[in-house]
Amino acid sequence: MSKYYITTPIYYPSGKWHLGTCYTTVICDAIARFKRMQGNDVFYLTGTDEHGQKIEKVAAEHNVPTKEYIDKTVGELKDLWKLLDISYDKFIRTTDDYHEKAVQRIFTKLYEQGDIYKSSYEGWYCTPCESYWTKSQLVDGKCPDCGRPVELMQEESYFFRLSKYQDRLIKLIEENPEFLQPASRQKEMINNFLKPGLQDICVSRTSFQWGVQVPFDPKHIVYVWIDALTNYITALGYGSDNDELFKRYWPADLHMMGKEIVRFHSIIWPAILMALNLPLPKKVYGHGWLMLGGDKISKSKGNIIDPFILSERYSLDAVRYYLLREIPFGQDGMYSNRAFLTRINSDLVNDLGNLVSRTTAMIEQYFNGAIPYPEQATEFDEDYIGLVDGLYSRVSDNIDKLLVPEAMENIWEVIRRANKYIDETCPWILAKDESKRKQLATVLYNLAETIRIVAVLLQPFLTECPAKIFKKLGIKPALYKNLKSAKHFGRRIYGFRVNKGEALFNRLDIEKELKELDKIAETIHLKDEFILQEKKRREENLLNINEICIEDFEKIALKVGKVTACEKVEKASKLLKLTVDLGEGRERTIVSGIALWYKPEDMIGQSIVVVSNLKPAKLRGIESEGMILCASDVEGNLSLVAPIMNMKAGSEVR
Ligand code: ME8
Repeated sequence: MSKYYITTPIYYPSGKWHLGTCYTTVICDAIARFKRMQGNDVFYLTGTDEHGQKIEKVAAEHNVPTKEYIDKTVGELKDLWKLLDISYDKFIRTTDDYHEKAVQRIFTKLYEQGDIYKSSYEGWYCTPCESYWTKSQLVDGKCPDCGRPVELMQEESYFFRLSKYQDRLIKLIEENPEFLQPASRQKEMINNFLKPGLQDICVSRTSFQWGVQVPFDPKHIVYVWIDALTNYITALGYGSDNDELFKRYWPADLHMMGKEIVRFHSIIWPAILMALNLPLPKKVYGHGWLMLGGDKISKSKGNIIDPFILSERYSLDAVRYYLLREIPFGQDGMYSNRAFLTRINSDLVNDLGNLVSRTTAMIEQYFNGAIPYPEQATEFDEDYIGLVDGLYSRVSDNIDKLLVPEAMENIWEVIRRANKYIDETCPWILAKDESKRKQLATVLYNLAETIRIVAVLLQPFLTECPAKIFKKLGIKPALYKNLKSAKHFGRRIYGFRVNKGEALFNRLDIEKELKELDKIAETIHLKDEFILQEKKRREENLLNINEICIEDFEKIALKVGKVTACEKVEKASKLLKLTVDLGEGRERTIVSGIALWYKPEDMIGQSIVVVSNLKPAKLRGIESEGMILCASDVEGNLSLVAPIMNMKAGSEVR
């Protein structure tokens, strides 16, 4: 048994989570599960990178204390990892007390031994933005963010002697090609950063407070990347009283990350470790990006591909499968709804789903549901079994090389081959001839055994369907937790009773689903617009809150209404047309912009509060006689306002 320490980067909890966010974590999860199921002692670390000016600013925009804002987004990230079945062993937050203390110890140690020194930083400073810029970053000599004048300023700062490690870093990358992968990233680091010459880096800031204080000079905050990178060792207890995990797992076997942060992981991080005199990680891998229409999916653009929505609609396994399979590893991959849905239909429904349902149906039909004993081979068996028998080693070789989509392809090659084997052997023809019964038994055993091997090997990748497959085969998953049980073809699974049951995956009407996903995306987009408007309105309202007197208020006639009918307004995604009883002996029509939150069928029978003396107005050609009251917030939530008790239509609200 070997130890295997694998890490994702720690995530900035600065906004909404999207499918791109899930990429690193799902890939690492599959690798971690694979290694664990081979019997290794795995430690899988992920977490959040919570300090720095950027986060402080985002929280301020939401008008909440920084920690409160972060706690909420970190909670949402943990929900996402739960949804995606991420099997991390530890979740570190850089605001955790033990981490902050360890960062301070590391900073002090590096300072005391001379790897960190105090000097002065010179740059062009924009006071309103509290930011330094280099001369080349300025636009027309002004701040590139706000366009205001900047001044040349000097500030005392701490610096890390990165330059001292330049030669060792070049040697590390050049002489140890396994350290930085894929290989293209080696040239990039050597040619763009190391060969031109490394400068010492500024590792403290005084322009904001949200971070770890330099213990011996508290007006300085530790640079967020120093704070963040050290998470990989502080999470194991380095710099604390208990470093048992550190001794057991360090060095990391794999640091996985997106390509944009390879520089920090393959230059700054090893240099810090060299300065601390610690062993270096065995491998740093920079994967490509999940793209959307030519751009990296990001927090600002990513909401339209919401992993929660995709997995709720199409299953968790569909989302994990897509992420693990579709994007050539190490390169960028383009996301499209069509490619996602097509993968489900072709690979999960057609290839895997069909194989399982055809095989179990035939075992039910021809052998009364019991997996038969293989008695007499067919002419196709040798070639076929040869392919299935080597599957474990092909998949595990590819996982060792971090070729995850290739490992998935190995499994699907066997699934497709098994479907072809059915077509070659034609069990339905064998079944008509009593003298072929032994061959029929062998064919169906071979298929069931293939499905078992496939299910065993799928366990690290898809976390729901392998258990369903085991159930359909009537075999106990507990026997097959170790992947090595997939090593050899020919286990004694005969006699187990299969159960075809429902389909593993449902076939999708792709064109219909594309329309549905477009509709969902439009709703999300409109909600985002709503949030922006709400924020703006609040900012404006805060400035003009006018007192009114009771006489002003009495001019407004608020009444309880009962909704008797409701429908969507055509071509207006935000609007519902309601028929409302206000106890007047006639019903009114009211058009309201609540369609993003309420479906027409939910509205019928609802009590609502209506401004009943509002002058009628035409909305999309419909005369609206009144306005419905709602509560809303800047998070994009909206709720109808209604009396707590059941009140008659027409009751006054005052
Ligand atoms: O960089 N496709 O955090 P982060 C693929 N806090 N991967 C993507 C992606 C996309 N569209 N969008 C994001 C940070 N990612 C730092 C790390 S580590 C000491 C500090 C990946 O929240 C991204 O490449 O911006 C990275 O691996 C991870 O999400 C976290 O990114």
